[in-house]
Amino acid sequence: MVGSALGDAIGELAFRYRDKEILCRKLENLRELNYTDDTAMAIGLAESITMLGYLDQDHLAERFRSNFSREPWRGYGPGPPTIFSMVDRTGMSCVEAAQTLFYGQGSFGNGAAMRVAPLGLVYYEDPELYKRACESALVTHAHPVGQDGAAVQAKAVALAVSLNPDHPFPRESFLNTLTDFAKTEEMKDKIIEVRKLLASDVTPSQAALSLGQSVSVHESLPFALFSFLSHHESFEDCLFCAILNGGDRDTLGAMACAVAGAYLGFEAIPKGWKEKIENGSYIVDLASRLSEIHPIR
Ligand code: R7I
Ligand code: MG
Repeated sequence: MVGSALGDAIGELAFRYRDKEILCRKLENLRELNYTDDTAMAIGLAESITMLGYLDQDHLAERFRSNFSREPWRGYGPGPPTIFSMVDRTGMSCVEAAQTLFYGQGSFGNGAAMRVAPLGLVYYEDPELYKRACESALVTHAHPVGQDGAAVQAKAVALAVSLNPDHPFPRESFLNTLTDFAKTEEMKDKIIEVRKLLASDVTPSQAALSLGQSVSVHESLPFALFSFLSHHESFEDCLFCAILNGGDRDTLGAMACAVAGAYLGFEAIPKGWKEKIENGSYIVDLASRLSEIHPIR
């Protein structure tokens, strides 16, 4: 949770400070690191799960809606605010409204994946993780690729949190598991491409160009995974790889650093950054409450 929030906040700063040295100087000087919609929605998901002890789609939708109405300025993509205003105007549910987006296809933006870490943390052993990730996605992202991206990111977090960082990192089985877990050709093909790029000697910027860095989930989650898999031993290096190669920097950071944080643990995240993340103690508190949940349904 903290890793993802930092990837989001520092990624957002990297739109303005694109040079690593200048960005690092800025990080030292700033008193607070402010997050965007990625973390606001991850917090909403964590709040909903911790309040009930399990995931409930209607409760989650209400939490997202009330958090958005309190802080509409967090930099949401166009989809969620459109859905929330349809709900306000017509009384339909978020799930129904989400299905009408993009001429009835639903969104394949990366919004359902960027926020899904809390689910992967709670349900990391659950054989129904895919279904639960889709339930959480459907509140705003109805397109099968939008749902699939959320499920793959949830699985990446689930795998990462169950691995021991003192043991050699099992890159092959990690990638195999994610390839098998994905259901759409779009996501499967991109995870296979991640494997090929890792085995070649391309630079991160070449990998980013090849995999994509847009706000679509199949054009951003693969490079976030590449950033983690090529820098799994260092939270900072993973973060800089994800956010310093263009594209949707805050969300690339949020997704890559959710996995890096889950794998490396809280202690591996630089202290100076952890101390500055906005609402840091609240995020830590939510994370520790998530860790106490033993899902019953
Ligand atoms: O996915 P979402 O919540 O936002 C993601 C990004 C993140 O970077 C956030 O931090 C925020 O900055 O925005 O928002 P959506 O509006 O659901 O999806 C994002 C964009 O993806 C859309 O505005 C579209 O441009 C594109 N997109 C699609 N385009 C065509 N057809 C998503 N789905 C479709 C589609 O089906
Ligand atoms: Mg954002």
